[in-house]
Amino acid sequence: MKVVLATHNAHKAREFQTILALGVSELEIVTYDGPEPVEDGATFAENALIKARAAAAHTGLPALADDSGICVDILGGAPGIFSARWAGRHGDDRANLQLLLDQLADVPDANRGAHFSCTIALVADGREATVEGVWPGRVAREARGENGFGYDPIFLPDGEGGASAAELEPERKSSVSHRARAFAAITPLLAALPRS
Ligand code: ITT
Repeated sequence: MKVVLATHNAHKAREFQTILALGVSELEIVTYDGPEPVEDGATFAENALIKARAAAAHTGLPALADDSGICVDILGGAPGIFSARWAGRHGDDRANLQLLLDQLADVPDANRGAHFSCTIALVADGREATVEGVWPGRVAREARGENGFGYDPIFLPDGEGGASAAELEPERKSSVSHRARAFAAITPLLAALPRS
């Protein structure tokens, strides 16, 4: 089944392809190059729906969108929906993670809890659904690793032996991440869509 993925973030698109290659589902994901809507929602779910609705309307295909970010406990869940532009410029991953490290410079290890969150929205045939995947861990004291994107170099996922998300192989990240968990939750809904 053909589904359009409403993202302009090439890293996300690659991770969706890696998740699919792990055999989770037999979708054919096509990329979306239509207009980008204004993401002015107050939650991951609202923003994911805004993006999926725009792609579904533009292409006529079932549409998936991912709105995601890092939520730091001691910052009350920030950066959250502002993760992509935490330091000001949208998509400036290095500046974003450096600002977060600076903000937590005096925070002891015990209080550095955080999680990645990913909400996937599905819009198809006038119906809408959202699911969330969460990946718990904590914020490191320094960046480590070359894989992944965004905050991966400073995120230490629980259960990975102290490795940062950017030190995990892409296949490992894509079997345990917030994105993988959200995708697993949306898979039954995709399977129930009428075949065209
Ligand atoms: P689209 O809206 O076009 O999908 P975007 O990058 O603007 O792309 P978001 O608004 O959802 O998407 O912001 C996601 C940000 O959250 C991303 O830029 C990273 O800073 C962070 N993020 C999300 N998932 C991540 C992951 O798996 N690893 C590291 N950082 C991640």
